[in-house]
Amino acid sequence: MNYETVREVDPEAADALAAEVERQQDTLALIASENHVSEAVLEAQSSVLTNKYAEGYPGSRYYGGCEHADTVEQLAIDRARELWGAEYVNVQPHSGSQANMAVYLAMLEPGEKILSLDLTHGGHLSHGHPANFAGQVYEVENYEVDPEGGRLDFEAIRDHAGEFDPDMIVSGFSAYPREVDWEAFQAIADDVDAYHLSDIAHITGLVAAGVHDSPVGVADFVTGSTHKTIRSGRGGIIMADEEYGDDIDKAIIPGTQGGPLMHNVAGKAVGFEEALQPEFEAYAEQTVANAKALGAHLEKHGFSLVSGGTDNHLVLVDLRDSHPEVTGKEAEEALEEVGIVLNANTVPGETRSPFVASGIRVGTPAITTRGFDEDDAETVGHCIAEIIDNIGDDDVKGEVAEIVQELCEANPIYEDESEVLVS
Ligand code: DSN
Repeated sequence: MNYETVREVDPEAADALAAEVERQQDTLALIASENHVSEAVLEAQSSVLTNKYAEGYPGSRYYGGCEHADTVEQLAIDRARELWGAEYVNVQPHSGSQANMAVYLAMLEPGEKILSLDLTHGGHLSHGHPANFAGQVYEVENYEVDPEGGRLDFEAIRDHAGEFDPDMIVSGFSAYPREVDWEAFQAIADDVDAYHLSDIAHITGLVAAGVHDSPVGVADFVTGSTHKTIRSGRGGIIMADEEYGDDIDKAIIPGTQGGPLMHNVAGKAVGFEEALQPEFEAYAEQTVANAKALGAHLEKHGFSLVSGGTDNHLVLVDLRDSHPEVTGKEAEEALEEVGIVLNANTVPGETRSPFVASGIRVGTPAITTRGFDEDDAETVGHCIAEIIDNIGDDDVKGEVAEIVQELCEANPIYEDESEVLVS
C-alpha cells in the first residue's frame, strides 16, 4: 500500500484539520473539560493500533495478534494503578459515560434506584437524566446543592437517601467548583446500604497529583475520563476494589462494548506516563491557582460565582445578579467572537433552558497546559468581564481580541506546528 497523506487523499478533510490546529493555537480553550495533549499522546492515538481488534483483556483475547496490544494496555493499567492507587483498573471504556454505564450494568438491575446530583446543579447526563439511558433504565432521584451557598448539603443528601433508599449513590460532578468530601458520601451510602460510585471525570488529574483528596479506596467504584485534567488519550476509565473486577470486565466486554479503541488506550498509556513525572503535580497545582486567580478577578469585578469561588479547575459564573439581561449563550457567543471559547452553563435554580442557561463555566486546564500563570489568568478574567459588560461594543471587542491574540502568541500550544499539522 502506498502511503498517501490526508491532503493527497482528502483535501477537504485536510483543510478542516489544519484549520483546527490554527483554531486551537489562536483561541483560549476555557471549556473546563478540555485540554491540549502532548505530541507524544497525539502520536500514540494516531498509531496503527487503530487497525487492531482486541476484544478481551491482556493475556486473554478473542483474536490473535494481540501481543503488542497487550503490552500497551498493561502499561496503561499499571500506570493508572500507580497514579490513583486502585486495585482494579479497566482502561477500555470509550468515554466517561461508557464507564458509568458499565458500572450500572455490573451492579444494578433495571429499575433499581440511583441518587445523584441534578444536572442543572452540576451533575452529568449519565448520572440519570431522563434523556439519558440511565434515567430510562433506572429509577433516579436527584439531590441539589444548597440554593444559598451553592455547596453540597450533606444533611439534606442524608435525609433524601433515607427517604429514597437508593441502591447506588453517585458523587462526582461536571460543574461543581468545590472539593468533595468523599467520606461523607460513603457514610451516607453505608447508612442506606447503597453502592457508591464516584465520577471524577473532571478532576482525575487533580486527584492523581494529590491536589485533591481521592475517592479511590473510599467509594466502591471510581469512574472518570482520561482527556480532561489528566491530559491523556481520549476515553474513560473505571477503578474499583479487586472483588468487583470480574463483573466490571464483563460489563465492558461483552456487556456494553465490543473492541476496545486500542489507539486511544495507547494514548492513555503515554499520557499516564507523563502524569507520573514530577512536573505533573506542578501543572495540577497551577491549574487550580489559575482558576482561583481568574475567579477572584471576576468577583472583584462584580460577577457572582456559584459557591463564592473555587477549589478546583473551574469557576461557575452566575450572570443573573450582575447581568440579568445577558444569557449564558449570549455571553458564550460574544466571547467566542474574540477568541475565548467556553460554554454556557446552567446554574443552581436555573429557569432558562440548558441550551440558553444563565451562567458560564470557565475552566483552566487547557490554558495552564499552554503555560499560563495567575497573572495571565487574571488578564483572561479581565477580558471576560470587559466583553460581558460591553456586549455588542465593537471597540471593546477589538481591544480584547488583541489581548487574546497576544496571550495565544506568547504561549503556543505546539512549538513546532509542523509536528501536529496535517500535511
Ligand atoms: N462534556 C463534558 C463536560 O463538559 O463536562 C462531560 O461529559
